[in-house]
Amino acid sequence: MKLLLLVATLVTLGIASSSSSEGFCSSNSCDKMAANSERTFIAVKPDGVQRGLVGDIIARFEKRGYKLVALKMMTASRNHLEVHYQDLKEKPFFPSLIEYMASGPVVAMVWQGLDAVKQGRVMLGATNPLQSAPGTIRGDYCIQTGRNICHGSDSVDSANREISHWFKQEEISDFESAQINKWVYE
Ligand code: DAT
Ligand code: MG
Repeated sequence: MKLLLLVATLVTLGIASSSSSEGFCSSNSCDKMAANSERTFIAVKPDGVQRGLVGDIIARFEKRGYKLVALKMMTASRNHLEVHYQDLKEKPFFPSLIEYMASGPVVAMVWQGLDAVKQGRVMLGATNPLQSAPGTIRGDYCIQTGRNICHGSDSVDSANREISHWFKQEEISDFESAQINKWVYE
């Protein structure tokens, strides 16, 4: 009887029925945790690095409440960039895009949080900086499409592909941020 009571209590609390690999949570809080764990790939391009804009771009994502879970500076090979931009290989600007992206170090990052992919794109602005609103990264810091200083994934699927293309699993820090959990999300 006591055992039955205990099981009933656990089920009511959503503990015994939890199937989360993250630990115990009710299905509602598991859904929230999953939504808050969306990841996007953001990179400061060679012109953004040369122009000293890395700190500002990082600060914008940090201040918004997104969590930085991976970061590295690297000069990407042409082959690496051709795979990254594989969907654009038929475009006339593809060779100059690869040359520009391979011309110096980029700062590659993974940012995590609610709606990270779509919001990352909104924060970047339009592909053509002349059409980017003031207040966006491209709208504030650049003028031409071919020097638009930063990259952001355009869908959750491309984010997943790009993150695994640029980072090994062990380079991503799946850490718990007490401040973000407590003060960014209700
Ligand atoms: P985004 O970077 O906004 O996702 P995209 O994926 O269409 O844009 O293109 C990738 C990059 O290629 C873009 O950031 C800059 C360059 N690019 C796109 N369209 C271009 C064009 N018409 N002329 C020159 N470069 C272009
Ligand atoms: Mg794109």
